[in-house]
Amino acid sequence: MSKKMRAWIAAVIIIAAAVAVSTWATRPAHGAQAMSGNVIDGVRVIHLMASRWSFSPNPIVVNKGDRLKILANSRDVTHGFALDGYGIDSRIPSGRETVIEFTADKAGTLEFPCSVYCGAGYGGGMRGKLIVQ
Ligand SMILES: [Cu+2]
Repeated sequence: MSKKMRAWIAAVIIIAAAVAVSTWATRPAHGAQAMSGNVIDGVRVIHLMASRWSFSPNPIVVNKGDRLKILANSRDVTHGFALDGYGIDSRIPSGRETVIEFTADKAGTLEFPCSVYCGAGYGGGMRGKLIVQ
């Protein structure tokens, strides 16, 4: 084998190893979930759909410190979005987008119950989860 050939093989091995390491290093941490929404101009924009008797997406997963803009819509009747600890309680009427903005500055998992009576399934727990990681 020529010197040149050996150098080429070494280069290919080094590049393959670098790719493998960077792939491994950037993998999601064990148990981490995909982030919700898309970051636009530094704000994580999340489209939230409320309907009897659930929210979608659920859970909402964000990074601690993310500025959030939740664009909430209802598929049927008026629902609500209440988030303890952030002082948020917004109504989500159908036919009109409700904008909910806050900074997710507390790590952990919070529930956001529907805060408007919206029918028989309401008492069964129409609630979503916000995971701040
Ligand atoms: Cu509801």
